[in-house]
Amino acid sequence: MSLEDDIEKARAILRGARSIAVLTGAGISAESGVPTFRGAEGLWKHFRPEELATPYAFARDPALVWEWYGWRRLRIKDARPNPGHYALVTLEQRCEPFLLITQNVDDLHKVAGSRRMVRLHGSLWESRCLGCGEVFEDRAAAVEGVPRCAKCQGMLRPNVVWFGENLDEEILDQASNAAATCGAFLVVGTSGVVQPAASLALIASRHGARVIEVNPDETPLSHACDVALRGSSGSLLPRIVS
Ligand code: BV8
Ligand code: ZN
Repeated sequence: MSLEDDIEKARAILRGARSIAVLTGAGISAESGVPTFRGAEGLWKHFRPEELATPYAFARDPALVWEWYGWRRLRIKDARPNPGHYALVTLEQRCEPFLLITQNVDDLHKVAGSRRMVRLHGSLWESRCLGCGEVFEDRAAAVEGVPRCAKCQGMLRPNVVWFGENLDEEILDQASNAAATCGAFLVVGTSGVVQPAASLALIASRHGARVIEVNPDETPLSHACDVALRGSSGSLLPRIVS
């Protein structure tokens, strides 16, 4: 099958689907200049994300973990959505029921205009108070030390889901339900390594959804896909949505 044939097959699946769910990972933001987790840029000062994005790392050295999040905010503060993000907004406007399920914490889907969306892993641009639980929009980049809550002076943490932490029950139920009931499931820019996000594609496939993967590389989810579009989401998504 040529790429053109695969695109046509993906288009037909989306056109014929009674409902659509989409799972995105860091790859959809790569063309916006946001480093992916497992790509070459996933490293910071020889640390791997799995070593710093944990409650244990934060308990041991909160200032170091905040330094990493501050560096990441600085690194992506000028990033803008790319045509892949906007293609998913178009798809959402055309389809009902529709749910975008993102693993990303860069908020680029929200900036692009996605509304029927759940964020499995939280947001890099929000902080949560360990004292009073308040969640703040927080654009501070290059963070010094450990930021304190304006309301109660408690310690703030990034409002993201760390490795070893449970996802929000309600959000995961909403995502699992969409995966189990959709007619077409689009998996974009994820290495399919992180759980329970990656399993959503298998839930969809087991419930009879047609699964489309958009990724330059093969992933552990590729075997469950009806069609795998090997290329970048910034160029492929606008072509399958048009
Ligand atoms: C949980 C927020 C229950 C933080 C993130 C052993 C011990 C302990 C835990 C586990 C274990 N084994 C499994 C687990 C569970 C663990 C897990 O999955 N670990 C992995 C590493 C094996 N999961 C958890 O802990 C989850 N919680 O399970 O709770 C529990 C409780 C206690 C103990 C056990 C279980 C919580 C997971 C959430 C982690 N938080 N982010 C932060 O950002 O700081 S996950 C992080 O990885 C990001 O959110 C990211 O989105 C996500 C997934 O990565 P990808 O998005 O796939 O990105 P990646 O770089 O990997 O791949 C990019 C892809 O894009 C590639 O395929 C590439 O080819 C492609 N690409 C590149 N360019 C393009 C492109 N595609 C299209 N176009 C392009 N241009
Ligand atoms: Zn507080």
